[in-house]
Amino acid sequence: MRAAQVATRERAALVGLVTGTLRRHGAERSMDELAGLADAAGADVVLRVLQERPKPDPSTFLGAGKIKLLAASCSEMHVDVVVFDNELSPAQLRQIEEEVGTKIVDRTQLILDIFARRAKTREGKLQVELAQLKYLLPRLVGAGAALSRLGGGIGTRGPGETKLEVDRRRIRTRIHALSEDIEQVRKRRSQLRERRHKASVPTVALVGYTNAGKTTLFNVLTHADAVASNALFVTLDPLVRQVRLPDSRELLVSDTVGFIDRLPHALVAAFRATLEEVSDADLVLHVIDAAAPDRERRMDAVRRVLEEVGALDVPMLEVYNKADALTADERRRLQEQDPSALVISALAHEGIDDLVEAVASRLALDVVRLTLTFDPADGADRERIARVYRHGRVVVHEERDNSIQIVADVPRRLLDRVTPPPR
Ligand SMILES: Nc1nc2c(ncn2[C@@H]2O[C@H](COP(=O)(O)OP(=O)(O)OP(=O)(O)O)[C@@H](O)[C@H]2O)c(=O)[nH]1
Ligand SMILES: [Mg+2]
Repeated sequence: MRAAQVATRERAALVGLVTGTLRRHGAERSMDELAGLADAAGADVVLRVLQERPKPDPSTFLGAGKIKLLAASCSEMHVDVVVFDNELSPAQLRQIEEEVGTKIVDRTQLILDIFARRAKTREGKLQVELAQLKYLLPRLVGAGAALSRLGGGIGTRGPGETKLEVDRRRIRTRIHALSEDIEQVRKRRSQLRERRHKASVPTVALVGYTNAGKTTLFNVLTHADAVASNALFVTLDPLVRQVRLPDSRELLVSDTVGFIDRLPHALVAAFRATLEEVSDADLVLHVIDAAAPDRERRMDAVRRVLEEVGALDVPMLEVYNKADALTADERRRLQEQDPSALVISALAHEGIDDLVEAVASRLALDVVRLTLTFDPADGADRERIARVYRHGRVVVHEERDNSIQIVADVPRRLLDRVTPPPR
């Protein structure tokens, strides 16, 4: 039986640490976020435990006394699963499971579980399974109880129990096969992008922390109706749609998976095919939940993922969304902090025209004025003339006896598509 068929929600306990670097309110925020993740994975939080410790205990994460208390509270509160706000080592996981006597899941596994629930397309499913198996592999050594989790719920979704019980070699084989399938997907995506480049349509990628409002903005920009919801990681698979700018040029906008603080590395690596949509874009719109109390931390987390996928050198505009949820004071402070900030509300359709203007000029900024001479008898030249008209702004068009001279503003990235090769 597949775990996903279990309809009842699990009862979860959350465990976090207040360490030297992560102070109390930081830890509370992190626990709130963990509660959101638990909810997205189908669990109700019935208990929260925060311990102050300079660093985790190497074998049980929490101190020995705290672990005993945790075990007692868990049985009293009928807890089904204990979620740790950190990644646990395989040894810690086993030790804690033994001492507490319930299923133990760490933050990474929880996020993987949500991704497994949300993955709809073949590409998404492949990527999630790869990430799960990579997470699982080092945890297989000598693991007994941890692997035969037949109860269902968090940590058992995805590859499924039968696959969880196969040996490491079969998992390696599966990882290999998945990697090859994903490589095929990646090639196909890259071919599609290449075709778009050939057609010279610029692409704009929406990125941002999960729940920032990317899909809502995507829908507003593209007049589409993709699913937006107040839950974490609703979007997994990239969506690409066409948008017409006021100057009648076209561009493609893509919406994709959201980021989160400490996004498991295995996931980022597995989602490379998806995330290449971002690193290959002409412009990245970083959608920010302006009303989030820990806005800066989230922005940093997004920048770190962008760095990891090699997208830091793509031109970027920061878009402060959810302006409707700000007080007049907060709004003023934001404008003062960054006078050029784009402040919008995707929900209330505020500031969208300004945003589109900014995108258009950002994409147009990078134009070069060219004077081109073409031979009207040459087929390839006639095609180039058509491309200049399609993608540039023609300032002068002069027909002479056997040549055509055109002065036009052309986006720099398309220069090689419109200029004749040296004769
Ligand atoms: N108040 C307010 N809420 C907004 C705004 N834009 C989006 N939201 C809400 O924020 C929540 C998340 O929106 P989504 O568009 O699904 O966010 P996302 O960034 O695509 O999230 P994931 O795909 O889950 O990573 C939804 O409940 C939206 O209604 C806004 O401008 N103002
Ligand atoms: Mg979304």
